[in-house]
Amino acid sequence: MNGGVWAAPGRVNLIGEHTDYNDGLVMPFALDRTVVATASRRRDGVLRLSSTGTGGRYETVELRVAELAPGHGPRGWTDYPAGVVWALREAGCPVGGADLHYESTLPPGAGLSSSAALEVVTALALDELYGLGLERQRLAGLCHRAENRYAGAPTGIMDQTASACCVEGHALHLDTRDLSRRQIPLDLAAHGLCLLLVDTGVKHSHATGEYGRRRAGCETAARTLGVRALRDIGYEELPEALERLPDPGIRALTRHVVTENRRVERAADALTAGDPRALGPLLTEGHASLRDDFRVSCPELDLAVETSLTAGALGARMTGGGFGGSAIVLTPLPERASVTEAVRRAFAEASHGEPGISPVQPSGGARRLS
Ligand code: GAF
Repeated sequence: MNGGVWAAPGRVNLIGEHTDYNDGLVMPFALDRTVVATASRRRDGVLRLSSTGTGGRYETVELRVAELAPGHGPRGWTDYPAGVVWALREAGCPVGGADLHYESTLPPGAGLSSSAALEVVTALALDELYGLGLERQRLAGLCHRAENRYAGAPTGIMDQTASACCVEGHALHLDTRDLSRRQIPLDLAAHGLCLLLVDTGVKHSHATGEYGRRRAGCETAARTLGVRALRDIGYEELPEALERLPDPGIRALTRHVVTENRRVERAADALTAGDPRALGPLLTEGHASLRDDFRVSCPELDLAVETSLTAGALGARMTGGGFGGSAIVLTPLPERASVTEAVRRAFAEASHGEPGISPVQPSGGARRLS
């Protein structure tokens, strides 16, 4: 095949935050906002990457496929697609040159995994252009390798798997240890509910130190406790595990991961039992844990959560890695307008920038458009 157009979505993580690099449980769903790639093969070994960037500015970068290596070349958004080509070739996939032009409806730095969408759309396009026949989870795994090794962001596997494997109308229950997946129907409107996404406008990046420090802290905890990963500490074992951790910061990280895994299980049970209202308190507890124990929230996220709850939401929490980005709010449909208005007003009164607030639906994973 010589060319085509592909799309890969960003994700909202319903629950299960900072658990994926601890071999834990996550439950994201795909957004209807995507990165679209128009791609074709080239015979000259050149990778030509272009995008219409912010302000409509056209950016283009040309790289030689054979020379791609982590730590070389320009640093920036092109690391993600270039890293995918590097990871595919390193895994023995016969990938050569390509022209790839990207357009995106996903805001970068909003905690909606625009980088994973960029990686997955690149991998899917190259998979079809070069007839690689990659299975979706394998494709996600190679994108994850590109992000860790080439782009230098020490993230987990959740975002790439969500972009590659989500199914419309469902949340994806993913066990990041054995990579088993379960699609759980998520029809909030049928229960008179809606999920609002609040983009605080505060930009974040996972290639910077704070995310890596949290990850290193979790690894220290696992080593001290003599387990492979914090996933191995069950909820009932938590009090005893905490007693064996002398450092209060490491104790708090551990408490978050262990309780968050349990919240994912309880959320999956609630949805499977047809009781999505029961998600509300789990979301709010998860936010408190991310704010107080994992310490990855920020004033704008806390304000969005607290204001929505006061205005009648059933539950709310930050979503994604934190340090900015977006929150999700579960609200009864009749309360949607008043919750939206309350959050806008609170942001204006606190002199924060205007938040982007919109309802979100579970949408389809990466696909070919034409
Ligand atoms: C970011 C990372 F990319 C994910 O792997 C995950 O760790 C998330 O933060 C936090 O749950 O999106």
